[in-house]
Amino acid sequence: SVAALRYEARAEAYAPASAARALLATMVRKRSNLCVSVDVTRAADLLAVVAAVAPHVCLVKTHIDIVSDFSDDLVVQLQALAQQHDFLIFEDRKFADIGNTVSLQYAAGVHKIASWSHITNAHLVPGPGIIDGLAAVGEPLGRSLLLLAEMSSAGTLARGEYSRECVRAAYAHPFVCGFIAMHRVDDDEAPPAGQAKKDFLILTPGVGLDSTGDGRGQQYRTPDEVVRASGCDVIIVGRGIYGALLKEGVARADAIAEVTRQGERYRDAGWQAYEARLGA
Ligand code: 5BU
Repeated sequence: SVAALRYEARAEAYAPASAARALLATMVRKRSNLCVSVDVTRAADLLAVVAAVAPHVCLVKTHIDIVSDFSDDLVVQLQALAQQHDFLIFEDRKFADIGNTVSLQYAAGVHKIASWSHITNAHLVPGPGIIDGLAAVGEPLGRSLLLLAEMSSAGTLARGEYSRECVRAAYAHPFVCGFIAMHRVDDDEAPPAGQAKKDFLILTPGVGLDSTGDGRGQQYRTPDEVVRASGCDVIIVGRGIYGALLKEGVARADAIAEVTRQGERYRDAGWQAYEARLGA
């Protein structure tokens, strides 16, 4: 399993100009396998959270369609922060349509996701044409795609044979650099005949140190369970980091300071779990 290898040893498995390789290099440089998920609805809050945790993260995950006051300037400012603080951007778009439609959704519309998001993701429900549609837009730009092989939510239908089908599709399409999954799904499926085992990145949401769920189906595990015990590569943390900003009666400066503290805490926990995995 690639879980036994250091991140730096795995970078060469990816095309030199690909987002996946850039992500691994960033993780090594910053000693961080932490992706912050910033699910706030105001542009100013999004930028404030990102600025507060930027030194501690390798990746910033957005749901750009929840930002009520979205403008092109938000993207310009997010990109400036990415440059300044050395992180990549992952729009968690979860594409799920036919190839032709996802090409348009990825390239155009209000958000023009492909123009600024290094990594995005897709469901395999429509079949492999979705990968071709996204690759037509993203591959020339050096973008990378994750398939949603598993989800963190209770009762998810993405499991078993469906998850293994995602691994098979990933072997067939070099634009796919890995998976959203809860464990090393790529170890569950042998490579296609005549092909060597490939390196895939596993990015994992549903990570929290202080709670086990959100009452709406989300299920949390600790960084240690996710990275050391399950062999995943990147922890994705949302409310565990920016939660203070949602609390009534907390002064904004105090909330932002708490966001920084939590970012540091999850970065340390994620990296410790990775080192424990290597040492095992
Ligand atoms: P949280 O605040 O740490 O619970 O946020 C988790 C984020 O990850 C949120 O943006 C979800 O949309 C996203 N997510 C998830 O929670 N579970 C999944 O299986 C996938 C994405 Br895919």
